[in-house]
Amino acid sequence: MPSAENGTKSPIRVAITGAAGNIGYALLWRIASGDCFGDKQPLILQLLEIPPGMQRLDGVIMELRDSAFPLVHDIIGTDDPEVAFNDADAIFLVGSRPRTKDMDRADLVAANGPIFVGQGKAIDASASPNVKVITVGNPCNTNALIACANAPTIPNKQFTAMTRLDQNRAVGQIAEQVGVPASEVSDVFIWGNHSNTMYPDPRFGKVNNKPVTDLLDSNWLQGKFLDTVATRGKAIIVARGASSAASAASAAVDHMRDWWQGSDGRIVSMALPSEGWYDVPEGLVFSFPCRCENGEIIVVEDLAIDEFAQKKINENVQALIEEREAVSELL
Ligand code: NAX
Repeated sequence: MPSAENGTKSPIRVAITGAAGNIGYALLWRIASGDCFGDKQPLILQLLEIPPGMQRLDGVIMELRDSAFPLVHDIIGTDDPEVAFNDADAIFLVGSRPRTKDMDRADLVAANGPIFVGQGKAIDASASPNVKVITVGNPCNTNALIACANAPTIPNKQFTAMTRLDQNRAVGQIAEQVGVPASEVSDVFIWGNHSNTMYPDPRFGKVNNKPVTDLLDSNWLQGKFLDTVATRGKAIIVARGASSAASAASAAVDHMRDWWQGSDGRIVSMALPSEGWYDVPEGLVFSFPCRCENGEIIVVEDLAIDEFAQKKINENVQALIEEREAVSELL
């Protein structure tokens, strides 16, 4: 972590794509206030938009300056990925084309894949060699795979995709069902793809050190709980008339904060290129149970897998293999 000799930290460079979008608008204020990298860590914000978004980005930058955040040393707005990623220590890949009513998942993969080819190349050309990348733009697992494949000089394990929103949704459901604050629920995590095949795994979860499986009925855990978490994004669109934005930004902060500052022994969900863990094919960007220490992500490798979990893991492997095949010419 960059640090000046007089004990005060030197600024880190944090790049955010799609910075004038809905998630960007919520994310920037959380990062700028110190929630992600710590309240002593100065920041240079490097914000990327496409040309039609540059006017909105100008407005966002005006508001950021008007917030007079003590940690923010500079703000750069650009439509050039190499400028945005220049020497970046952390990158949030948020910008992409959102799914519209007429698009299925295959259309979304096809529409967004090329964006992540260009951004992967730009990361390779200009980011810090130690950069930590989180991909939020959907389909985020496969977009992370594409960016990673196009950045051959950056180690694979520095590319991740976000399943923390799904984890937080799962934690929220369990907390509500038991009747406790979310802070009392731990070690609930997500396997697989950020899509409705994902598996929110409650088997190792605890509420104040009591197993979740002792507190809640297994029919609820394998039925309504699973469906509610998997379809929550759609339910929010129906209720709010817009997709999740503040909760997505909050989850992105949680993901990067734990990676940067450590997860304090807790198990958290992160999608990253598989090294064959739990027999998930090498290279697939798959969400695993992880712990973070000293800036590294460590997959928790010794958890028992029962028949139901294996079935869900297999479904996710299959879905991600199909997505990978659909973008094979971009890898
Ligand atoms: P918005 O449409 O509000 O914002 C996206 C922004 O990205 C726009 O300002 C657009 O101009 C910009 N953009 C598009 N292409 C770009 C490119 N090539 N380079 C830089 N900027 C670009 O969408 P928003 O609600 O912010 O959502 C952003 C992405 O997050 C979407 O792909 C969405 O599907 C995804 N989500 C992912 C979640 C997750 O858990 N992984 C949950 C929330 C969200 O659905």
